[in-house]
Amino acid sequence: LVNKPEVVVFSVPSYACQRRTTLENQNTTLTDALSLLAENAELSNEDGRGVAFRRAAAVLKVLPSAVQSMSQLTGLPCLGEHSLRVIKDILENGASNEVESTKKSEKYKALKVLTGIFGVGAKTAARWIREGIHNLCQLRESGHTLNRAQQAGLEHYDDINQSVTKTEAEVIQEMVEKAVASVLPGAQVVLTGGFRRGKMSGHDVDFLITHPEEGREVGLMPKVVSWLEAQDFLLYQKTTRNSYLESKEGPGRPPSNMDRFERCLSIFKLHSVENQAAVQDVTKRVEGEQRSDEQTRPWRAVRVDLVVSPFSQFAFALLGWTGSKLFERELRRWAGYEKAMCLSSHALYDNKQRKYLRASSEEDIFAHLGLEYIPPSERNA
Ligand code: 8DG
Ligand code: MN
Ligand code: MN
Repeated sequence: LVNKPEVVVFSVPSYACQRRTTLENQNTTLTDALSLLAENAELSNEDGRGVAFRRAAAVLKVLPSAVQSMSQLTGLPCLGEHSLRVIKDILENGASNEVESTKKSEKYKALKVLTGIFGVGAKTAARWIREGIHNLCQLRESGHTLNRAQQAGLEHYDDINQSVTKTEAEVIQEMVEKAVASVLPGAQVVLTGGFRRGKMSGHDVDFLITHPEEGREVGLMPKVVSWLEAQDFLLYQKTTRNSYLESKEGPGRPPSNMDRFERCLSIFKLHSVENQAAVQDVTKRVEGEQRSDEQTRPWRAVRVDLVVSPFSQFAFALLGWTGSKLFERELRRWAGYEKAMCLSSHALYDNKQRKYLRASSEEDIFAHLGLEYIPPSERNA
């Protein structure tokens, strides 16, 4: 009798919104490689390829153990020829040539550096690279006129490219809660984005603000911003007003994916408790004479996104701003292809019944979509 080695064959549903993706990942080598290719595609304005790599990585994220051989992947969804080739290279040779050469390529490095500037997207970066601009030094010397966001992005480049900790997010949350309570008592502030999904760090901090009495939230953002500015808490902000009602949406005109909430993209000045102690401690200041201003100044810049939603749309906004981005995309794809519905951060429209479906919680929305409820901590696709 010959004992066959046991090969675990995995089975995974095709849409990420049907799966429970925690932050635990048994296949980080593979998913890091695929995510890098996804990022490179996105930075090169090849969104289709980017999504394909993101979907492949997301499938590997839910596998209960590390992949040992290609045969285990038989029948798994979303693993295209290209992704399978990358996985095979890594399983067989420990690394993928394509991934390693992408990492080292001048174009990828330049795209990373330039899009690291807040306010600079893939298109702008590509234009600059065509002009021979590959780094911040060359950008500064080029004499390009930068918009206000990009100027702030360049000024706070190092801070913004350093990830935000959970502790820092909590301090920012207190600042935002204080601001909101001061200008509109009874308004609610919810931490969304990656931190709501349980991540310990992020590239920014996201908040959703609402008031249980519909209409009270109107005009809230400028007041919150003024309060924050008066406290010297803001280094940059750009507020966009709500344009949902004046948009061409409404019954028969299903909502688009881009949401139209009143929002504020900002850079906060965060006085860190540790830094403050260091600055007040004269001994440390003397010892730290070699340190640059950057390290001894008592604050750091942190990217913060604020969104205001009317109470009636709150569940949709909360679901839409919790992410992950792939999870959101998959929810909308599921709604459209499987349910003939249109989901946005404002509403859910049923094309067959020709009506909007109400929801007062995220659970309601999953139920309308015929999906099992997935809590935020399991939306890390
Ligand atoms: P990170 O910051 O820790 O890196 O991760 P994240 O919190 O998941 O990413 P994010 O870029 O801050 O995005 C958080 C959520 O916000 C994500 O689900 C997508 C959503 N979001 C935007 N912009 C827009 C937008 O314009 N409309 C809608 N509906 N959602 C948006 O980031
Ligand atoms: Mn975020
Ligand atoms: Mn954000």
